[in-house]
Amino acid sequence: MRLTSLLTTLARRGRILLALGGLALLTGCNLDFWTMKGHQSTIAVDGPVAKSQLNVFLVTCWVTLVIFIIVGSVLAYATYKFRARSEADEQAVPPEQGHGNPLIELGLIGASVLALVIIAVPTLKSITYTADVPAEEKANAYEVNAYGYQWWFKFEYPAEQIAGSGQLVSANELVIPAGRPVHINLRGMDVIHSFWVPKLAGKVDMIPNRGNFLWLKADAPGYFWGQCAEYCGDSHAVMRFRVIALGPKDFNNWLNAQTAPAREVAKVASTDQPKAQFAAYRSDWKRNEAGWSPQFELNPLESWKAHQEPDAKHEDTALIAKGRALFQSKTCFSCHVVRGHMVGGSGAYPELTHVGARTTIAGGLLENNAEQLARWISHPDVVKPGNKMYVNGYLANNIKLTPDDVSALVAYLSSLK
Ligand code: HEC
Ligand SMILES: [Cu+2]
Repeated sequence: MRLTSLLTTLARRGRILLALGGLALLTGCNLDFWTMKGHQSTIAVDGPVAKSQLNVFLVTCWVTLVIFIIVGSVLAYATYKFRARSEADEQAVPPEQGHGNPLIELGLIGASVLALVIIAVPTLKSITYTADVPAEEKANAYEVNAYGYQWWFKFEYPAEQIAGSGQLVSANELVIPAGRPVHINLRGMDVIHSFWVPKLAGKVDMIPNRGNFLWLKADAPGYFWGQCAEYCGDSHAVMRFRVIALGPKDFNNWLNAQTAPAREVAKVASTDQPKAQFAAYRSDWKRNEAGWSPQFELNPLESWKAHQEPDAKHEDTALIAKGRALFQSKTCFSCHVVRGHMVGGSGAYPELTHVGARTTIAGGLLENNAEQLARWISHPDVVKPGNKMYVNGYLANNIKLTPDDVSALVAYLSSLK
């Protein structure tokens, strides 16, 4: 008797273990899934805004858990206690039905109100706190403007004015000072998008002709993943961006580098320059397939910092010069600004003056390395279906690039630190 019950318990446990194992297999044994610490986690958060919002979530979870346990136990108790024990019980006429018990009913109404009050107090507190930068921190807040375009983000830094060309503009990577509140004005430029950095703050819509805003703060330097969170057309799912929070010194260095015009690389006649080698375009890339090297993920902030330094030793100056000429002759400059190199471009397309100093391209879908840049420039339509670079540029201007053209353009763009 003992043995059989032991065996059934083991079999039951075994089934649970098997189910858990199956779930682990399904999630690819992904540790991030189990610890909930992934790039876009709303549980492992940073900064006071996301923490306040997480707190509201947890309070609601605990209150509902208590309700679940009480209701569940009463239900289980009643089911067990009043179950039919015999054939006669099954046939029995139900007892006389009462209208209920006023004391219990009033008690339950009171308990529900209490539960709602417990949830409402922190919720209202959090709503007012996260609505705008607190008054005592207003003076210290840093201001940026963020614009959503199909399918990339533009960032403006109104505090950084550049003589002759207005404020500093960048794309797809928002660099902010760590430890300072950041006030972000949000606009949609074509359809409705939504600005969301899960680890730093909840999402807020970017709506054409309507000024929305949010604030967030990163407590320490870090690298954060962002995502458009409002369906906005073909490539919505891969409309991403990054937020890089830097300490005061790094942030200042970055501002100085960004406000400078595009980097000039003199054409050197020397023959002992090592020639840049670029991987050929792989035809097995899939649509919307993210392009990342595993090393990048290990320490993205360090990878970002490494991107800031020009790699003058390995640059092929002749190839860069060719790429610069192609950037003009192939009409790339008609959309993209490269400040200081050529006159052209419009604010409605990603600014490329310092594109080499960014870790990602194409709305955060691809890592900014030679292979992925070549992939993007060769076939923007395959990487991101429907994107405007292909439709309004490659198709409308009949842009055709040979593999050599692509290599030269990649060398040029990578030199723009
Ligand atoms: C019609 C305007 C247009 C033309 C012409 C054009 N582009 Fe683009 N480009 C775009 C748009 C729009 C994007 C953003 C696409 C997206 O991510 O959805 C983009 C993105 C890029 C990016 C990635 C920037 C980033 O930060 O994500 C690079 C690099 C780039 N283009 C290079 C080029 C090159 C090289 C040419 C010329 C061969 C070119 N573009 C021609 C509109 C244009
Ligand atoms: Cu969007």
